[in-house]
Amino acid sequence: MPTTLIITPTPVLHEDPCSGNCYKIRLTAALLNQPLERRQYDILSGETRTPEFLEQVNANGRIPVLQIGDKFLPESNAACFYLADGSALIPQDRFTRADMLRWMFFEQYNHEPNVATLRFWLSIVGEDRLSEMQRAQIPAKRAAGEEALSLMDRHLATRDWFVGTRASLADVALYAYTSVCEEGGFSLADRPNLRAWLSRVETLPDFEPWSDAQV
Ligand SMILES: N[C@@H](CCC(=O)N[C@@H](CS)C(=O)NCC(=O)O)C(=O)O
Repeated sequence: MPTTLIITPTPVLHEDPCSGNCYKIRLTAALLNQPLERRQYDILSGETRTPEFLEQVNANGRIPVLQIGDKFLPESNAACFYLADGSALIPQDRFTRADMLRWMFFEQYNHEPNVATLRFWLSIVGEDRLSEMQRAQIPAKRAAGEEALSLMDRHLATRDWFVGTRASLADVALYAYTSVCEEGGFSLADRPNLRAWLSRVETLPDFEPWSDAQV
């Protein structure tokens, strides 16, 4: 993977390792051989909701946040874009670059709020600890997550990567939570194109798996 110039000082990733939104940024950095410092928070115990965090890191009370010097950049896909700007992970062709953004918006609107949220509720928080309101949302999130995964599988029937002819940030953004969708009760058994694409992403040079994506 051709790389951009290494960013200095080393960016700091404010993160919780259980979060796929954070993993996306670690994976982008790994593919670019960009070192990152990591500062960890426990979202379950409210560490991103303290007055200090809200004032100094992200007024929106969430990780990931990429810190570059004294500037703070929340939103995972914005942080991936910052790291990859000028690299082969962002297509040069104008339409393909916009199409990459299309899939990154799809990831945030159709995929992550359903596939990632069900994983978080069912595998991390635990079904018995969900509120009534959360429990009531499960069927709708299940249906919308299934729809997003099926759409992705159909899209990949005739192509190796989400846009263009090589891996881009669209693949990185969609890889994270798709790779653990079974933890949210989704199945890839009938989605062979998605399974093949996950394996393709995993063979990219410098690919780092979720568990030890440390650069
Ligand atoms: N759209 C944001 C989503 C950020 C987000 O929802 N972060 C979650 C973890 S994945 C979080 O910090 N939750 C803790 C909380 O809301 O208190 C992104 O892509 O970065």
